Amino acid sequence: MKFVHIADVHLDTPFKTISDRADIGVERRLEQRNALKKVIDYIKENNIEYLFISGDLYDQEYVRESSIRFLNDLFSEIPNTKIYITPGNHDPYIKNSFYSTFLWNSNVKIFTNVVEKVENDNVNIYGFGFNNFEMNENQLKDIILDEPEKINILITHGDLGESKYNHMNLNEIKSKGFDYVALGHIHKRDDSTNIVYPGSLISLGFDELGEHGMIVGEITDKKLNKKFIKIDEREFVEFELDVSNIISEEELIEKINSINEENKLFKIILIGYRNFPINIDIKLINKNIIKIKDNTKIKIDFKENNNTLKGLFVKKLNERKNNNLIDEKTYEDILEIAEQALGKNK
Ligand SMILES: [Mn+2]
Repeated sequence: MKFVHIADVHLDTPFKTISDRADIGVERRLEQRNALKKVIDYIKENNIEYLFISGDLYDQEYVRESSIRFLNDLFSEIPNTKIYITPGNHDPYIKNSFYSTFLWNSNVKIFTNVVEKVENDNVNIYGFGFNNFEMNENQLKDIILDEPEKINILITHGDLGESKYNHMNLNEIKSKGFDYVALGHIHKRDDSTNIVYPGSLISLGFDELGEHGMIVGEITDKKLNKKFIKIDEREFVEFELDVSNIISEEELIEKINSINEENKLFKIILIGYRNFPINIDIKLINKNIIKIKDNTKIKIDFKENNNTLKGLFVKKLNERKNNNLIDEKTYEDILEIAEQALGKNK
């Protein structure tokens, strides 16, 4: 049997915090839809019999019916593929969720928090998911594979570490004897064994670096063969830029804009000692640079001196800082403005 396993699509998530740009949300949501289309195209082209979706398919808080229709239309394009969905903590099976109110295509099976076994010819599929935004108990311990000679699959969403999100014990899962365990929840891929987190289908931000996509597997004579296929055409990358030798805003903008690799979305982290106040207008920056973080420090070459204006100023300022009347950040900001106003080395 052949299968595709995806998780953590988070359809309709707002992507609000990943960028300084206002339009990135819509752009990334278009890419989410594209990613789903690619998964369905792969299934069509390769006659895949099963699609496992291990939770957080959409964000309950934001998802619109139009997006559910879009999903369901895609599902109806692969009528010969059996689709199994286990709700996660972001798309729990609650009373008014689309899982319970929407009329899904007949090839779609949505699990609840009660463990269910679905029997196919030579494959038994066990699944359960969330019925609320947290889940502290599950019925994993009650699962016994009653037909161990068949291919046995578990699909669910949850944590292998201690948490409020369907905590499961890895050794307990291992002891059951499943041929494949399709998990979701952790957005970083872990496909080192047959207990697999595929990771989020597309990256949701700069805490999800690297490639994202789906797991494609085949089980023949109880032997598993699987591989990762990249689906997300973009990759989130963090890049540190030392500004210590950059002497003007124009030069800094040129440097930032020279970091320009197609299909990558950059967060530029400015480091080192700045020679001027940094306040870059994002409109002047290339489109694939979506966030700029300023971690630079100022050069403080001010010395206390009773004979110069600058020296007296610094003396007063240091007194205020030492008496905790101003914090470190304010101190640096004031010094930087003073340096602009009073000039360097005076
Ligand atoms: Mn998730």
